[in-house]
Formats: sequence, C-alpha cells, structure tokens
Amino acid sequence: MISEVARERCYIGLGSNLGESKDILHSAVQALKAIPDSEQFQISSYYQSKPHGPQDQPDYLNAVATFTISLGAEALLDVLQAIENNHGRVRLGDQWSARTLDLDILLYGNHQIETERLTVPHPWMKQREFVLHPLFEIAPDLKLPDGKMLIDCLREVPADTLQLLQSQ
Ligand code: A4P
Ligand code: MG
Repeated sequence: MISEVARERCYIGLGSNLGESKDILHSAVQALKAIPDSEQFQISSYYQSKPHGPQDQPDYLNAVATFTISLGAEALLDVLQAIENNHGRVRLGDQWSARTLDLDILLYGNHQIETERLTVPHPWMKQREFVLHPLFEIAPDLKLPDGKMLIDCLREVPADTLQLLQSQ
C-alpha cells in the first residue's frame, strides 16, 4: 500500500557561525532547493545576529527558507540532518555551541508536533529576532498554529542586535 502524505508548507531556519558562513548558507539553499519534490521555494535575506546562549562564540548568519513538500516531518528532519552533515556539522553534545550549519524546522504546515525527535513549532522561535524578522520578510501574513499572528510576535521582539546583510 502506498501511504500518501499531504503537501505542506514548511519554514526552515538556517544558521551558521563557523567557517565561511555566507558560502555555507548559499550552498545550503541550493541543497534545500534540490530536495526531491520540494516546490515554491523562497529564501529571506541573510541577517547577522549576536549569539543566543553561550556568548563565547562568533556572531551568526541566519536566514529562513520556505517550500512545500509531501515528505512527513520526521523524514524531512532526516533530509535536513543529512544536509547539515554534508556541510561539516559536528555534534559535540553541547547545546547551542558554534556550528557550520544548523537547519531547524520552524513550522510544518499548521501542525503541532511533539515526538522524541521533534518539537514543532520550534520551541524558541517566538523569542528569536533572528527567526521572526527573516520569517516576516517572506511570510508577512503568517498565522502561527496557536492562532497568533506573526506580526504580533515580531512587535514583542526587538531587532536591535540584528543586521541585514546588504549583499548576499
Ligand atoms: N529537534 C527537536 N525539534 C526540532 C526542530 N523543530 N527542528 C531535535 C530541528 N531539530 C529538532 O538538534 C538537537 C535535536 O533537536 C535534533 O537531533 C532533533 O531531533 P541539533 O541541531 O543537533 O542541536 P542544536 O541545534 O545545538 O540544539 P537545538 O536545541 O536545536 O538548538 P537551536 O534551537 O537550534 O539553537 N544564536 C543566534 N544568533 N543564531 C542562531 O542560529 N542557534 C542556536 C542553536 C543558539 N543560538 C543562536 C542560534
Ligand atoms: Mg538545531
């Protein structure tokens, strides 16, 4: 029996603060576009941001991508982790440490997912200026699965440490 998975629009947070971060984000964008069956791809500008969590690490480059896909959420996570690994991601076990590439599932359709491997919407997205601002750029009318409008979340999170990169 073929199991059908509905096509969903997902939003992916990209982050890098080790290596040639701009080149790494460019390459990750190509890899996301090349996921079989992904359609209607969009990418935000790149933003430089101060690290959340441990401060003894370089500033980050962040962006948000969106596309539609008919892969299930955990299968999508497998694909994203393979892309991270292909970009030199090393997991040392310490949370929020510097990394060449981090790909987080921010939103997967309107689903709320809580499994051993996945929490969606991403648990800290509403507190993160480096998520909300690029997300707003590509989805200004977005409503989150809890019913809150993205623009209302954005108003609560100052962007004073966020810097738009003028050239990508
Ligand atoms: N996981 C659970 N939910 C998700 C999800 N929605 N998307 C699990 C992706 N993964 C999810 O992730 C650890 C495990 O989280 C995965 O195996 C998956 O099953 P990881 O990428 O190996 O480790 P991590 O990224 O260090 O941990 P975590 O908790 O995902 O951290 P975040 O939230 O990614 O935060 N400051 C700035 N300015 N910019 C940043 O991008 N990023 C972080 C990392 C901290 N500070 C930052 C930034
Ligand atoms: Mg992560």
